[in-house]
Amino acid sequence: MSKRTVTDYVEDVSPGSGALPPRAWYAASGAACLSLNGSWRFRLSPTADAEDDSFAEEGYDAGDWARIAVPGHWVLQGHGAPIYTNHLYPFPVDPPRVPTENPTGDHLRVFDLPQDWPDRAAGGAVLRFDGVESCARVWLNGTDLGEFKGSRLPHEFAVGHLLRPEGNVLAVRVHQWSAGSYLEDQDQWWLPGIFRDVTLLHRPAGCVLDFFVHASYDHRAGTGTLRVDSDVDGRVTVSELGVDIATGESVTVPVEPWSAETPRLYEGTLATEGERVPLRIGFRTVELTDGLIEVNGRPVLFKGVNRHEWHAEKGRALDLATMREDVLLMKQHNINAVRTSHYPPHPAFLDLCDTYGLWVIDECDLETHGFTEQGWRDNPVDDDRWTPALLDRAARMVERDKNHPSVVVWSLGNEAGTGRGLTAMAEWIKGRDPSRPLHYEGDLNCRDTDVYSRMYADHAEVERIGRGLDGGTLKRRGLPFILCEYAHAMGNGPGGLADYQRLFESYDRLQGGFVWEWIDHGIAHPELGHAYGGDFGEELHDGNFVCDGLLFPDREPSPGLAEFKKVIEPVGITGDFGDGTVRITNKQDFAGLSGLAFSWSYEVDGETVESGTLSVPALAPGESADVKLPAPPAGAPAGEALWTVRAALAADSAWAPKGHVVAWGQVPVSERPVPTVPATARPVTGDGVITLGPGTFDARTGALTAVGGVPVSGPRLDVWRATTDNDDGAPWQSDLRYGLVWRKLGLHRMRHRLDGVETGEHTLTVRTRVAPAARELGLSTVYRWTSDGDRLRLTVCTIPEGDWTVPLPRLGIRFGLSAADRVRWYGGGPGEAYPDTRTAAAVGRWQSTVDGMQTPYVRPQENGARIDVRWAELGGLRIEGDPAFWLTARRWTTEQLDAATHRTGLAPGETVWVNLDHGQHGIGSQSCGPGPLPPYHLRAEPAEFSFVFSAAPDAKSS
Ligand code: IPT
Repeated sequence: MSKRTVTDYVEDVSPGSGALPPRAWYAASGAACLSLNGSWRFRLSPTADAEDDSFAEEGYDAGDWARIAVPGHWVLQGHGAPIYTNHLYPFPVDPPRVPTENPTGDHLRVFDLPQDWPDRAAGGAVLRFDGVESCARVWLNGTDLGEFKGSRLPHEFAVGHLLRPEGNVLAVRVHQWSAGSYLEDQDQWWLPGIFRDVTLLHRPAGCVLDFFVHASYDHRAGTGTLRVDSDVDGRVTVSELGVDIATGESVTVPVEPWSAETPRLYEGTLATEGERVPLRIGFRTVELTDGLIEVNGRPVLFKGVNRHEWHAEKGRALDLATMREDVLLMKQHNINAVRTSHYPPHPAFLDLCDTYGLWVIDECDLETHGFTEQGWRDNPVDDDRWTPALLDRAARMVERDKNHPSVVVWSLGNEAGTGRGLTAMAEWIKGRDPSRPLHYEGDLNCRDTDVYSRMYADHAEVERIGRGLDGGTLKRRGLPFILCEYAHAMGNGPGGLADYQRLFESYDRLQGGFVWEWIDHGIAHPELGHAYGGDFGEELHDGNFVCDGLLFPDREPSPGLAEFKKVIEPVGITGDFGDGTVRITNKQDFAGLSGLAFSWSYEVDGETVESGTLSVPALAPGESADVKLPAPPAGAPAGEALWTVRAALAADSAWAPKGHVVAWGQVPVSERPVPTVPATARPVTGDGVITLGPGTFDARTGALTAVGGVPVSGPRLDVWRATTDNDDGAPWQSDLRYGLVWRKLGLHRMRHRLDGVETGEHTLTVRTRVAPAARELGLSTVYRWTSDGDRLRLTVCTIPEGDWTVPLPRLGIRFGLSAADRVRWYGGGPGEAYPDTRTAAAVGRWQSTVDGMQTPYVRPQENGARIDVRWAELGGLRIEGDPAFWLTARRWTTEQLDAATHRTGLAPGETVWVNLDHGQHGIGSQSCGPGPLPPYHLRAEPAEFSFVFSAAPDAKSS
């Protein structure tokens, strides 16, 4: 072996050399295989050529090298640091050149073959890499096998002739930056390393090479047609179907089709002379019919998420258990589709999608978004020199994943502009696999695609598209529409999901969408909890834009996921006051309701009075029925009454146990009686205090200081919330970014001027004006206190003054309690809710703790409000609302919440701060999409609202 250090390949636009052609992936056949995952020797050097390649030679002593876990990223194992950028390349844009500073990780592993490894006469072997970022050169026993790029794609090398029973030396040099990096500008952390499995596979003589399972379904005849094309002739058997055919031959038999709702798989075998490969066959046909994507003859509605591979400690090195957890969580939250943004996932993930049932848009490992900074000039996808690399990527995806029934759409990639290279990919894919439609969002005219796809279009535009009034090319006008990204789930939100879903369900052309995105890419960090962009000293970064998922980085579901689950539930359960019926709608595309058990409960003031089962007629997909509810239980107490109807799994399923609730609805019966407090007590002034019933006030300021024995720091008007990522908005949004406008107006530093403290016969009135410095606008605010001797009623009356052109963040009162832990309330719950994220809030009795009411957004911001609270008890106080209110309680002030950059920066103080809000501004998803729709704006207008305070009945226990 020569000592020269060749690194030209790093900056070469070619996909690489030496690898075998791509082929279908399968978990395992009977052939021997050896996982090379585990602890490897590792050496990091600062440039591609700092070290020569002698480490690949036999006998090299790497005894003083570090150890590293493979699969893994070295930057997450103490060598160097991760970098987060959204679309900016973290290096000068001069394709295909990359920086001289190019962290390069040499990986070394010495292995023996297992005792029973077949000898050389019995066949060959391949060495497979399932994913290496971004460019690798490979040697086995001193022989240079070649090099490759395409980080999230498999690469195999023939190595049978090089293997020895013992002491095989596998050397892999991985460069962080390469020409391939220009094609991998996805919005995520840059994480170099061998991050997926490394496997040695025996390839017996006469083994299966590549094969393509074609399993279609004829919904008219109820039959499936199976044909397996194979590079090596053999036989295909499916014993359950009595099928035994030659490869290349087709057979048509009655079958049950595969769908995401009914993921029926048939086990089969492809047997060649040397190998038996297990097949997992799902019969289904995807077609574009009358401008709609139909599967098995029925249009489908995607209730999807964009899934990046993410684990807070391991980055993109995901184990099978984590992948399964993702799939189970998706199924448990009514999600039926995944876009594998923005690269093919670990191949085992697709097996899970086949098994549990998820529609998959499989997306190629391609994004060149950073070229937008130069008006897309020199974009690799429009430069023929790069086309071989693009075609290589397309082929590696399609060949690897083509046998998965779950994969129903191919996607060329994400945010790569337009160009001849993309067209070449599209043509190749359509030629190789005409059975699946093709997706690419960046192609506005849909020249190469079969679906009109957009990201973050607002509701009004989506509705126009639904009505077919959006114009566009003739081709586009005839295509179905999806939102490949919408509802940006960054921080508190996304708002407006229910409004999108209503549109999807109203217009056939709208075939649903994919929320951006599944999980926050926070990195576990000893001091910060979860780190985001900038926390590793990056010179260029995009902050917490990388934390925009429905799951927190530790996979805890966020309120956004609870909301999404409710909005996309497979059964509609609705009803109105009065007629004693509930409308049940089967919102699925394929399945009936037989797997579900329906139940009702009759609740008064949040307490269940009686419950029972509800019999619901069989409903085909799309059908509805009005189902009669029982007569309200005799002798039910007076109060606010409602029915709650639930649909739960009737038996254990593969993804959730019996009893798991998939859908619910509430039907009101009678309205809540509002609290009345006759104003009979008289205010008494003396010794610097005024008392009124149980209330004690500062006589000079009129501020409440105690209710009964419970000290409080004076409640007063509050309009500020720690702005959410969606309040602050993204710079490219055309809508006003209210978070910035509010701050500019000074709404975060309102001053309270005292205009008078007046006692009347039965009232204490405190007049104030609440306004920020430097502005003429303000809120004239009057607090009016009355009491019946036991309870204290506060009525707040506020009138905007001046030129209010913006909504308020919130409108309510804030006060401090010296101690509070347990919180009980009757109202919306169990989780947080805001005006446009409130669908999942069920009216009932809930309890939590002050700590439990916090939602752990990675970047602290307004959170945790409980909606429609009729009454709440905390810290020894009982608070009733007229009307119902929003409740938040936290151990820090809004100002502290606003200032913190990470959760670890929030230190619990002595006081529990409670907000009782009459209104909250909507949430929207302006961190990357539209702001809240106008009905969810909290307009500055005259308002009056009341709270009744008294000692909680069980004050001692709280
Ligand atoms: C869109 C990207 O496709 C996605 O990868 C992610 O960056 C998302 O935005 C925001 O989190 S691109 C959009 C900014 C036009």
